[in-house]
Amino acid sequence: MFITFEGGEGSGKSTHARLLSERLSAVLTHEPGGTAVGKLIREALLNRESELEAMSEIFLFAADRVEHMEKVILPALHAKKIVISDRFLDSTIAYQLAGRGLPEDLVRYVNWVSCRGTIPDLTFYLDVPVKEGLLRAQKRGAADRFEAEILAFHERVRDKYLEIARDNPERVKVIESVGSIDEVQARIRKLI
Ligand code: Z5A
Repeated sequence: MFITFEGGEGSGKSTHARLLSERLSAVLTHEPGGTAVGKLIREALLNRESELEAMSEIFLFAADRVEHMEKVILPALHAKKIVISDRFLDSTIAYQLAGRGLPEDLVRYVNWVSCRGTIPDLTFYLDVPVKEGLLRAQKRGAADRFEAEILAFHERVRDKYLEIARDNPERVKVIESVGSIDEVQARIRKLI
C-alpha cells in the first residue's frame, strides 16, 4: 500500500507520517530529498538565494520524483512493503499549479511522466489555517524559499488541496490538524 501525507507549511505532515510509519512498520520517505541526488535538488529548491524560475522549479521537483520513484518507492512497493511519503503528486498540483500559476496541462503532464502513473492508494491531507501553520514552521528558525512566500500564495495552495480532496473523496481524506498531536494522530488511525 502506498500512503501519502499532504498539507501546507507546519501542518504536521512529517510528525504524523513518522508516527504512522512506526505503527505500521512502513518505509518512511519524503519529497523533495528522499534520495542522494534528491538531497542536492532539495537544497537548490529551498535555498532563498536560488531565485528559480517557476518552470525550472517544476522540473527540479520532477527530477527529484523520478529518482525517488526508481530508487525508493517502486522497489519498496515491489517488495510488498507499505510506503509512506511525506508529500508527493498533490504537492505539485497545489504549489506549482495553484501557487505558481503554471499551466495546468504542463503540470499534469509533468506529474504523469515523473511518477509513471503510480497514484497513492490513500492520501491524508492535513488541514490547518495558513497563519497557524506558518507560525508553527517559524518556530523552527529561518524561513525557506516557500515559507517566505506571501500569505495569498499559501491560501491558494490550501484552496487547491481542498479542491483535490473534494474531487477525489475515495483517495484523499481531510484531517483537521488542530488540537494536540495525539488527537490528530488518533483521527488518522481511526481512518486507517
Ligand atoms: N513542494 C512543491 O512546491 N512541489 C512539490 O511537488 C513538492 C514540494 C513535493 C518543502 O517541503 C517545500 O517543497 C514545501 C512545498 C514544496 N514548501 N514549503 N515550505 P517540506 O515538506 O520539506 O517542508 P514543509 O511543508 O515546510 O514541511 P514542514 O514545515 O516541516 O511542516 P510539516 O511537516 O507539515 O510539519 P511538522 O514538521 O510535522 O510540524 C511542524 C511543527 O509543528 C513541529 O514543531 C511540530 O512539533 C509542530 N506541530 C505538529 N503538529 C502540531 C499540533 N497538532 N499542534 C501544535 N504543533 C504541532
